[in-house]
Amino acid sequence: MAYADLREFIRALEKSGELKRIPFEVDPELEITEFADRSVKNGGPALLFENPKGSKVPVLINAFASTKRMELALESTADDVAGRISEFLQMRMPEGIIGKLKMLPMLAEVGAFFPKIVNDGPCKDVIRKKDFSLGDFPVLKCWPHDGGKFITLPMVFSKNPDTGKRNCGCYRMQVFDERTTGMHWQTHKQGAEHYRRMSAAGGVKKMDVAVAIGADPATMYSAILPLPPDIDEMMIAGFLRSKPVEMVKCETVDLEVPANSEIVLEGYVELGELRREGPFGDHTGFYSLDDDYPVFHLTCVTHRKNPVYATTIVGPPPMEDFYMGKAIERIFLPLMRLQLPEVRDIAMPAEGIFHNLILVSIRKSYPGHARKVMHAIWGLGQAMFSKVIVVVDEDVDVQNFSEVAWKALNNIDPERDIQFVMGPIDSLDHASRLPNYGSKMGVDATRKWPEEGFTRRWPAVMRMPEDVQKRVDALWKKAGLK
Ligand SMILES: Cc1cc2nc3c(=O)[nH]c(=O)nc-3n(C[C@H](O)[C@H](O)[C@H](O)COP(=O)(O)O)c2cc1C
Ligand SMILES: [Mn+2]
Repeated sequence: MAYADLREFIRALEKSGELKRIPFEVDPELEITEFADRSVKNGGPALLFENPKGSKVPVLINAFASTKRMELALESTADDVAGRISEFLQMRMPEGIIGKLKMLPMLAEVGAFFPKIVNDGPCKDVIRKKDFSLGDFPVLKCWPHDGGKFITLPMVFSKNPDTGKRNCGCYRMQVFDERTTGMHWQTHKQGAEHYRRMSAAGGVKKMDVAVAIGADPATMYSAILPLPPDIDEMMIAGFLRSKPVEMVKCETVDLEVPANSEIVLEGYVELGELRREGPFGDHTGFYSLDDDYPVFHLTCVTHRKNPVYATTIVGPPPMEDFYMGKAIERIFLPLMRLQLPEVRDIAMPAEGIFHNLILVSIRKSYPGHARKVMHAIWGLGQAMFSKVIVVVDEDVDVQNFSEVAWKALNNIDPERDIQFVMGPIDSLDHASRLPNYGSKMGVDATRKWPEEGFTRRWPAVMRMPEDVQKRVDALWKKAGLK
C-alpha cells in the first residue's frame, strides 16, 4: 500500500525501529548536521528533531539514509523495482485474443500511474499570501563555512515553455531573506533548461516555480532521479508507489504540486536576475565555491497543519545521498541495458560521489568494445558527468571494489588502455580547467585480444580445484585450525 504522505512514512520508520525522536532543543545551525553525520556513519536511525531551536516545525533528516530505509521508502528493494521495470520493458503484445485479454490488466496498471489533478489537499490546510516568512521554518545552516541557510531537499517544479511538460528536480535553495532564496539548478539540469528557453523566447520576465518540501517518500525520491527531459517525475513516482500522485493547483502560479506536501513555496524566478550563492558544504565532501545563480521570489506559502520540515545534509561520503544514489544505480541498470545489453553490472563506490567513478562489467564481443561502452555512457543523460569509467570483463564482480582494483590494475598497459575525452563536467567538479567543461578518463581493463593488437599470451587467474579444497576442509579441522 502506497504511503499517503510523509507522516505515514515516518510512522513506518518508527515501527521498524528506524527512527529516533529527539525531544529536546537542538540548533539547526551546525548541530543537526553533526547529529545526522554521526548517525549515518554509525548505521544509526533517521532523526526527527521535535524541538529545533528557533522554530515550532520539527525537522526530519536521514529518512532515506540506509539500504533498509530506502527499501521502506520504495516499499520494495531497489532490485525488485529494477525487476518491475525490466518486466515492463519486455512487455510485448502476445498472439491471439486470450493473450491480448491477459494483457489488459497490465496495460491498465500502466495507465494508473499518471498523476491525478485533485481540487484540494492537505498542503492547503494553511494558505498564507501575505504574512509568510521562511524564518518560520527550521532551515539548516549545514557546515561552518556555508554562505547561509540552505533548503536541501526540495522538489522544484517548473514547466517546459515549449512542450508544456512538467519537471521536478531537487535543487538546493539558499535562504537570502524571509521571501527570497537562491535557485541552484546547475546548467545541465531541466530547471536551468526551462529558464534558458524562457529567456531566449523573450516576452515574459518571470518564470513560475513551485517548491514542495516533504511528501510521500516515492514522490520525494523521484525529484533526484536522472530522467530524460520531459519525462514527468510525478508519473515515475506513480510507478514507484503503484498509485498515482495526486496533484493540486497552486494559488499564485500556473503549476501543480503534490497534494500531500508538507510545505509549499510558490513564486517565480525573474529572468536575468542573478545573485551570489554559496559557498555550500557539498556532497563531494568539499565546499562548492560561491557563484551566481537565479533568485527565487516567494509569492505564497501553503502548508499542512503542524508541518514537518524534511531535509538532508551532504558531505564527506557516505551520507544520505549515497543510499539514494545506490538505489538509482540498481533501478537504472535495466534502462541502461536497453541501449547497452552488453553491460552486466555497474557500481558507483561511495568515494567516487557518483560522478567521479563508475565501474562497469561487460560481455566483450568485439575489438574496442570497452571503449564503445565508455563513449555510450558519456552520451547517456547525467552519466555524461562520469569523470572516470573503468570497464572490466564480465567475470569481475564490480560490487567488489577490491577485486576490481586488483584485476584492473593487473590488466592495464596504461598508455595503451586509457582513453581521455573532453566534454561536459559536473558543475560541482572543482578540478576541471573550466567550470562545467573538462576532461574525462576511461580505463579499458578488459582482457586484451589479438584483434586489438595484443599478441602475447594472457595468463589465467589461479584457483584451487574444489576437490582439493574439500580434502583440506577436513584436514584443516583435524589440525585444530579455525
Ligand atoms: C540531496 C541532493 C541535493 C541536490 N542538489 C542539487 C542542486 O543544488 N543543484 C542541482 O542541479 N542538482 C542537485 N541535485 C541533483 C539533482 O536533483 C539531480 O541531478 C536530478 O536528476 C535533477 O533533475 P532534472 O534532470 O529533472 O533536472 C541534488 C541531489 C540530491 C540527492
Ligand atoms: Mn527531470
